[in-house]
Amino acid sequence: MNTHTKLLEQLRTIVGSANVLTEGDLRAFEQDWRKRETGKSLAVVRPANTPEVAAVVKACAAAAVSIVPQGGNTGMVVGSTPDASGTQVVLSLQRMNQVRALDGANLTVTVDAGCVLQAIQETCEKAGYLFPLSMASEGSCTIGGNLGTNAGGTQVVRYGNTRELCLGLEVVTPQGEIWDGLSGLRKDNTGYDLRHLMIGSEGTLGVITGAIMKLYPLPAAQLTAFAAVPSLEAAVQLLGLAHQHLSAGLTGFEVMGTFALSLVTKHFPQQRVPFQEGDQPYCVVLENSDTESEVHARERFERLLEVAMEQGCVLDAVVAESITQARALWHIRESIPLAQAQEGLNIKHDISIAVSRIPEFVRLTDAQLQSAYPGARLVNYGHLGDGNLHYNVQAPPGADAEAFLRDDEAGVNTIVYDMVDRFNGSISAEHGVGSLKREKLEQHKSPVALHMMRSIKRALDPQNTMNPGRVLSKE
Ligand code: FAD
Ligand code: 2HG
Ligand code: ZN
Repeated sequence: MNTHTKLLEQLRTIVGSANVLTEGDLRAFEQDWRKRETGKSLAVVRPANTPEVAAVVKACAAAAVSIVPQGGNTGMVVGSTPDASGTQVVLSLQRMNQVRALDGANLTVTVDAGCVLQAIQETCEKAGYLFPLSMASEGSCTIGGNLGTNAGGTQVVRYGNTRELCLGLEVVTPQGEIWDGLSGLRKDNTGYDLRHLMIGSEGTLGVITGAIMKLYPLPAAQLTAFAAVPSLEAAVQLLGLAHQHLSAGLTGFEVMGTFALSLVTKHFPQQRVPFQEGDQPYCVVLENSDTESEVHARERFERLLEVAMEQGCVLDAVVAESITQARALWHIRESIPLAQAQEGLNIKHDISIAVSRIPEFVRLTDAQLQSAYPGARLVNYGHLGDGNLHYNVQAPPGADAEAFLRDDEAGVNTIVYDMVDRFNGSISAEHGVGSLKREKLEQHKSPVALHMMRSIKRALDPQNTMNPGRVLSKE
């Protein structure tokens, strides 16, 4: 019996035959969300609990078969799908989806890694607590994937990235050992912080099987406004005013270019974008969460918008009158990636720059791209409150998107990432590196940083069986 056949038998014994998928349509596990790559796995394995994950990892390590941890497979950088070799095991955490415990006094929730983000939010809300991590993929992405990528989302301006929300992890190491780090302590200075090493490691250092996450009290009121602004400079000015007027109440601040908004109304014509017909180049969606009352929240919000209009950084604004209206305004913003996907294959840049320098960055980069690739459509939007832009590029109208990517992606990326370097920014703010940005990482990270990263990888995964070729190249 060959090694792979023997391994498959062992895996069937560990998780049950029904949870070792080798046949049929496995695209949901083998193709990435952006449809950039389709791989072929040896099997998709779906364990039910942590000991099963450990046994699967041990069996794969003994057979020298590599593992690709997978949550909701919503990642943007081709990190959770297998390569084309047919020799990798996709380890799907989707069956591990229980909220294990909620501790109100400690303000923590303990969850299985395969819990869908929205399910965690809903469970916590029912118990009277806020779990603030939020993003458009929350109906499918898992907390394990959020931790694996150190995901950001739309509430980072107030609550931080996934990293800031995590108090502890349970991890299966590349050798199949279980590390229980679920203490839930807010203070623990006992040596290297392994939790922070695992967070953002994109499945290359181990499999996260459980996590203990921070909770917050539910706000008394949450109000959303949608504002038209005359420029990106004005959007940055509005952000400054929002920090001043709302302080910790500012829980969301997203910017959207007019072209990005026009893609939403083109592909989802039922959505209504306020002010879309105007001549403003950008709109902003902002959120104010208040611990006191809705009246207090509205007063502060209206005062902020009044001052912003007096100063000329807001042309027009609406404040949602109901939760339904607020959801509709957020839905516009959250639909942009879906509208872009409908428009066709595109080039994504998930970059961060100091907030104050974003207008200058965009002006210079827009000009260079437009002169090098006339007609290329710039889809610019994102988490301005965090200095994180999704500075994306869609093929010229009517052009073959596949050909545009094949012929021009490298050149477009060079222009954008060289400019990011000039501005001392990051080529991956929140999506991670995966395999799509691996070469770029190697070009843009210092040799000292790369050496330390490779040393950590070699020390923890000497056999290189944990998501090899992601983040760092196979050595
Ligand atoms: P997957 O895609 O399955 O995996 C992502 C990476 O994590 C892979 O490298 C994988 O190997 C690793 N991984 C998964 N589970 C584990 C585990 N248990 N242990 C170890 N490693 C693991 N991202 C943002 O940051 N902010 C956004 O606002 C945002 N919005 C999005 C909107 C849309 C419409 C879509 C499609 C995606 C969006 N994303 C966003 C990207 C994506 O949703 C996030 O990266 C998310 O964290 C991925 O979670 P997942 O469960 O789908 O992980
Ligand atoms: C978002 O903020 C996501 O909507 C996706 O991070 C960004 O598709 C993108 O470029
Ligand atoms: Zn984003």
